[in-house]
Amino acid sequence: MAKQKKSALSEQKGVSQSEITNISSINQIKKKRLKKISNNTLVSAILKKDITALSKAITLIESKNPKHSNDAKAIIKSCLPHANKSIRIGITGVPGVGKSTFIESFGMHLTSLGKRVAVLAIDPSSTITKGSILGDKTRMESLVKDKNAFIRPSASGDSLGGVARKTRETIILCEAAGFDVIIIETVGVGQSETTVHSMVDFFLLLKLAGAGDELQGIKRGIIELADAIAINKADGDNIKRAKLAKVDFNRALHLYPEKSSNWQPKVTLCSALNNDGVSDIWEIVLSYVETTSANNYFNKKRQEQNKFWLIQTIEEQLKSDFFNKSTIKKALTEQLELIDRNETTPFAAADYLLSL
Ligand SMILES: Nc1nc2c(ncn2[C@@H]2O[C@H](COP(=O)(O)OP(=O)(O)OP(=O)(O)O)[C@@H](O)[C@H]2O)c(=O)[nH]1
Ligand SMILES: [Mg+2]
Repeated sequence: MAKQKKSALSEQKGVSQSEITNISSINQIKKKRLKKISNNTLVSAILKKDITALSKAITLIESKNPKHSNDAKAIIKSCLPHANKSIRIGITGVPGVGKSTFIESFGMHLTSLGKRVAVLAIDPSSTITKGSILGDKTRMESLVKDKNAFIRPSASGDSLGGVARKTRETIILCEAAGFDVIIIETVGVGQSETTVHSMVDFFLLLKLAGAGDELQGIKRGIIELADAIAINKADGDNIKRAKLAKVDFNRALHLYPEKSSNWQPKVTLCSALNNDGVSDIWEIVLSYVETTSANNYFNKKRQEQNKFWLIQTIEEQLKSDFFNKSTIKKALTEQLELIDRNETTPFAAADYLLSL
């Protein structure tokens, strides 16, 4: 018979848990946690600028639970009449250009002017890793503590479209909560810039002097989207190069046809780290708002964006409904195999799948 192994750790006889916890108070706490805050309560708290209520409502928007999304829809609907009043600014630039540092300086400048600022983010990497740019908060140390600022890391999701929709809805809630400026940050990769561009009034591109970054931007057409280009890190030894880059960008911008906004995009230098030139960028934003409000482009653009998002949302929904059907999943696998064996064409396969 095998010798039974004895643990090296000596075992004690089980000790029953002592009754130091008060069962009735535990139950009370549980009940309180379960008690659902009504949608109306949340909405009226949001309208009173209650940040906790705002965060709760955003969590409902981000939830995958269908019950939550019904609540979210109701809350958004009630908030809508109180939305639309902020200036929405999109900020993009390659990793390391200084977006977070800039938003910290810019945000602090705005709160010093008595503005309330919300910072949201669209982070395409979070759609893959399900992470968020929470870590960025460390670069926004003062802004995080400012009671007039609200920083919300990006929602995660399965697609950029899904994340974008959640951000669009979050903008409405932030506006209802009385934020004057909404900043939406995205890292300059993939389709995220065009997505952010389609939800903001003003699009700011952060750039670095040298490092071939200028050319890359020109090639990718992001410059065409920009209402202002700020060459960041224009400090120390970098100032001379930054000034040269400014000339280059100005020249590049003049190659593009005039925008229907009648706005000539501006190029400016800044040092987010030293808080230099940051207030000038706010002046540029104000001047943009003045010009485009006067010629009604500002409102027209928002209306166009709403129409764009209507179509976009339908497309997203139709696509996900289609691909999530179990019959389609099965038939798609079969059709893909037929394509592999050259026994059908992609078009015949698509016709067949769409007819199911
Ligand atoms: N010299 C100098 N350094 C800066 C400036 N702005 C940011 N930096 C530095 O550049 C580095 C990157 O800055 P971040 O603000 O994290 O850049 P980011 O664009 O948010 O980067 P990702 O979040 O990775 O996309 C940090 O070490 C900053 O301290 C600036 O104006 N001048
Ligand atoms: Mg960052």
